[in-house]
Amino acid sequence: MKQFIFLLFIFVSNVIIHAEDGSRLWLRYEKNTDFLPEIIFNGKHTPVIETAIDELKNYWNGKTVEFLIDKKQKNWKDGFEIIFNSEKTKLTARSEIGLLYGAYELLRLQKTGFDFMLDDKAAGSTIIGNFPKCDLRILNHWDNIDGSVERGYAGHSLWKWDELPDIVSPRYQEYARANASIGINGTVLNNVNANPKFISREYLVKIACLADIFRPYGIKVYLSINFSSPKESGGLPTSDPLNKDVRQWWKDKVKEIYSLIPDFGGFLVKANSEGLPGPQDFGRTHADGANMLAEALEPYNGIVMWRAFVYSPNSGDRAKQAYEEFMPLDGKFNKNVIIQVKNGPVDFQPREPYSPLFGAMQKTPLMPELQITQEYLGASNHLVFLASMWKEFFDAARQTFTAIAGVANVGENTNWCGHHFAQANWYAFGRLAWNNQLTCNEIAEEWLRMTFSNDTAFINPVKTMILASHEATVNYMMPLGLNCLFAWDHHYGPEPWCNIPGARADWLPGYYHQADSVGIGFNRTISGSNAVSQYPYPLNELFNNIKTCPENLLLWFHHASWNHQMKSGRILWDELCYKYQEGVEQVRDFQKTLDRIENFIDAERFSDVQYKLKIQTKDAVWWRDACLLYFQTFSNKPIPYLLERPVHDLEEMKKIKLNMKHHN
Ligand code: GCV
Repeated sequence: MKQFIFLLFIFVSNVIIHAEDGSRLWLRYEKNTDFLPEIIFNGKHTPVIETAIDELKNYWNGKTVEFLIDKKQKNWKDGFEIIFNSEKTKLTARSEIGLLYGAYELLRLQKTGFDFMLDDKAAGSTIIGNFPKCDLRILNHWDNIDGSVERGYAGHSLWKWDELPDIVSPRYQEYARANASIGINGTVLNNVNANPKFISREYLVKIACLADIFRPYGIKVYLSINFSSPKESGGLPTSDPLNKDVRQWWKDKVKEIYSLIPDFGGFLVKANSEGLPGPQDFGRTHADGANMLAEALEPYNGIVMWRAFVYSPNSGDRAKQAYEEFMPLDGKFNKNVIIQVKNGPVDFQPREPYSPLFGAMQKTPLMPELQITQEYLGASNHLVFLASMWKEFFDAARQTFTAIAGVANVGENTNWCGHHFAQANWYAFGRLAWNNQLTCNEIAEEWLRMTFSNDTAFINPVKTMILASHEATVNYMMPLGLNCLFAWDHHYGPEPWCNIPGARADWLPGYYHQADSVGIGFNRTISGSNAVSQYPYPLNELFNNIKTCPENLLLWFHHASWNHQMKSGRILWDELCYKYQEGVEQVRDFQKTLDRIENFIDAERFSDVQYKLKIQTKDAVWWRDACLLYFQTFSNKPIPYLLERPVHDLEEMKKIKLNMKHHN
C-alpha cells in the first residue's frame, strides 16, 4: 500500500504533486531538461563558482545570468546584488561565495513565485540586494564517535566514521548544499562533550575528506575539542594551559590539522561544565584556557568558540552563574576568541528571558547558541516553529553579532530531521543567522512555498498554524515562565514531581518551580536570588516588580501566590489552568488545519505529519494533566469548572517511564 501511495500521482488544482519522503528538503527544484540557461563568468572558475554555475544551469528557468565580482564592495560581505531585466540577469558579489548565495536566491525567488518583471515594466529593471548581518553562521553537531547523537531525534549521525574516507555517502554533499542554500558557512562536526580521539590523525583524515566535500559549498569545518587532550591522547602528564609543553602540544596539533585542512575554522570548547575538564582543574581561568588555544590557531586565522554554559550545584541560582563567571573576564580574551552563550541563562527551555551576558560583555565578542534540535520541545514528535522563539531572543538581546551557532537537528533519517516540519527550523536558523531582521512570517511563508506549495489556500492556514506553534507548546508544557519540569532521564515528558535521592538539586524540577502551599515560581527579585540585577535598567526594575514583570516570564522571576491577580482578571492558579488548556486546544486545532489542507500536499508527508500531530495532542493532554494535578496538590484549588477535566490520574502518570527510543 505504501509503495502504491509512493508511486501515485495526484492531480490537484492543475498541479501535479508526486508523493515524496521529505528527503529533498526545501530544494524541490525541477531540473531543466530541454534548455540550459547561459551562465557567463569571465573570472577564475573555482569550485565554488562551479557549484553556482551548475545550480543555475540545472534549475534556473530564466534567460542568461552574468556573474560579476566587485571586490570594492567591502560591506557587502558574503552578500550580492541582482539586477534583473528582460534581457539578462546580472549577479554581482564581492566574492565567489556571494555568487553562490546569489544563485540560491535566484532559485528561491523563482520557486516562491516572485514576479521578476514587477519593477521591470516601470523602471527597466528589478534590483535586489541581500547582505548578511552576521559573518559566521555555524551548525553545531552533538554527534558522537559511536554514531549516536546527543539530543538527536532524527536517527544516527550523518557522519559514518567507520566508512570514511573510503566510502563517501552522497548525503554529505546534499547536506552541504542544503546549508549553503540558506547561508550557513560553518559546521562543528562533533559533540561539545568531545572525545579526544576526534583530533587524532586517524580521524583528521576522515574529517579532511568531509571538508573537501563541503568546500565547494563555502562551508568550513570546525571541531569540538576535549580540554584534557594533551594528557588523554598526547601522553603529557598534565593539560594545564600555562604549561609550556601543553602549549606546544596544541601548537603542533593545530599545525597538523591545517596541513590536512588548510581552511579549518577552529575549535569549539565546553570546559569546566557538567563534569568536563577545563582550565579551572589547574587553578586557571576560562581566559587562560581559551587564550592558549587561540594562540595556537591565530597564525592560521582560526578561532576559538568558548562556551559560557557553566554552572555548579554550590554556587547559588543557576541562572546567575554564567554571568558571574564570565563578566570578570571581559576584555581578557585574545581577539580570535568568541564566547558562545546559550540564548537563555539556564538551558534552552521552551521560554527563557535572554541571557544577561548579552549586552553586558562589552569588550569580548559573544555569539548566541540556539538549539535547533528540540531537546526540550517535544523532540521530533512535536510541530514547533522555533523562529518565533529565536526572534524573541534577537529582539530582546538587541545586539549585533558577528557569529551565531545552532545545535543541529539533522540525522540519517530520510527526511533529515525526524519531522517534516522540523526542517523549517533548520531553514529558519540559516535565514535568521544571515539576517535576524527577517520576520517569522517571511521565513515561514518562504519555507512553505519552497517545501510544499505556492497556493495561498494552503499557505495561509498552515502559516497561521506554524506561527502559533511555539506559543502553543509553551502553553501546554510550561506557561507563565515555568521551566525545567522535565523527566530526569529524558527531556521529553513531564515530571514536575521528580525527586531522585542524592541527585544534584539544580537537576531537579523542584529547584525551578518551587511550588508550595503559598504559590509557585523562583524568586529572582532583589528579595530573592537577585538575578534581576544582572539585567540593565530599566529591564531590571521591570522584571523585579511583580506588577510590571511580563506575565510570560512571571514565574521565572517571582514566587507568586496562587491568588495573585493576573491581567485577565483571574487568579494565578486559574490562569495556569487556562493556559494549559489553551495549549491543548491549539494543538487540536492544528490537527483540524492539517486535515483541511490534505489535498494540497502529497499523501506521504501528509500522513506522516498527521500521525505526529496525534502524538503531540496526546502529549499535550499528558503535560496538562501531569502539571495541573501535581501543582494542585500545593494550590488545593479546583480546576476551573468551565475547563475540561483531567483524563489521567496523577499516581498513574508518576509511574510512566519512557523509553526515549520510541520517541525518535
Ligand atoms: C551537550 C544540556 C543538555 C546536554 C548538553 C548540554 C550542553 O545539559 O541536556 O545534553 O550536552 O546542555 O549544552 O553542553
